[in-house]
Amino acid sequence: MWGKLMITGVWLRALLLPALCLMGAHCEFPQAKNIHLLYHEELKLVLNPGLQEFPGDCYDIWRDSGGQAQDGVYLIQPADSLVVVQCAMQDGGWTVVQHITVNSTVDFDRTWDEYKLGFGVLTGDHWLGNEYLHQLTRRPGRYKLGVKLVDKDAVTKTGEYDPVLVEGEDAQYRLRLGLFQGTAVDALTQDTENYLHDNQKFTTKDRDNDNYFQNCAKLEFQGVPGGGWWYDSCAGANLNRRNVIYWQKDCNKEHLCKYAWMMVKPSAAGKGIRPGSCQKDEL
Ligand SMILES: [Ca+2]
Repeated sequence: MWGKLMITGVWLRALLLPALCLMGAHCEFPQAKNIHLLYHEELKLVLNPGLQEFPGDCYDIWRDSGGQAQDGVYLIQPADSLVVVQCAMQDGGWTVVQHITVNSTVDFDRTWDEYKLGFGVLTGDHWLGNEYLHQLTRRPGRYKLGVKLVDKDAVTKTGEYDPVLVEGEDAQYRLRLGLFQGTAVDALTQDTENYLHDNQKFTTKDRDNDNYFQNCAKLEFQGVPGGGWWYDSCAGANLNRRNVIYWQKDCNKEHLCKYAWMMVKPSAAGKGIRPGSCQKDEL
């Protein structure tokens, strides 16, 4: 009963506060670290402003709403600071960490600091930020990474890596992935293209951590650089190349994909992985 009342209260607030903001009333809006991912006129889109305590991720919101929460922009607090994120609620409370549309107007050829703190627009194409990917995936329990690809004929393929951990900046945001399942090919831990993305550090045009004699983020295809990614030497998958979304045989220059998303949510069960605490064969 109390639970139901609380949920109702939370959702009344979530509905009323944006409405009051729209009407020009005083609108309590805490400053999120990555508020630059929303245009000023989009601040009213935040569905849960003015709370005393914020959820740790989109999954918390989805669970506390009994699965009723709608897709949209929410404030979360995965670590010390507030972050605005896009939540994909219909698939069970995923926190979106990347979205790209082929030939996006958002430039993905960005610096280390831009990939660290995020760029683009939350309501469209964006990179949430490696620092927030790190904060989310290091939360208690363990997290999984979801990938969703939509090709030019609107055929959707999905995949999940469970668990996922993006290590901290001191480890160059190294990517650690567990077992894959899904309808897409496993393009991050299978080396069918002779490139492995699991266990790689992040590389941007101004910070070369890859295994190639040049900087993979600077290599161009039809005049467009690759953008930041967990390159090997260089890529069997790269969702940040603006003109060709690349995922081995699922998405490439012959088989064009139109959209991609990367998302994280808590894994169903099991203990987490931590930097330095695991061998690859335990993942
Ligand atoms: Ca290099």
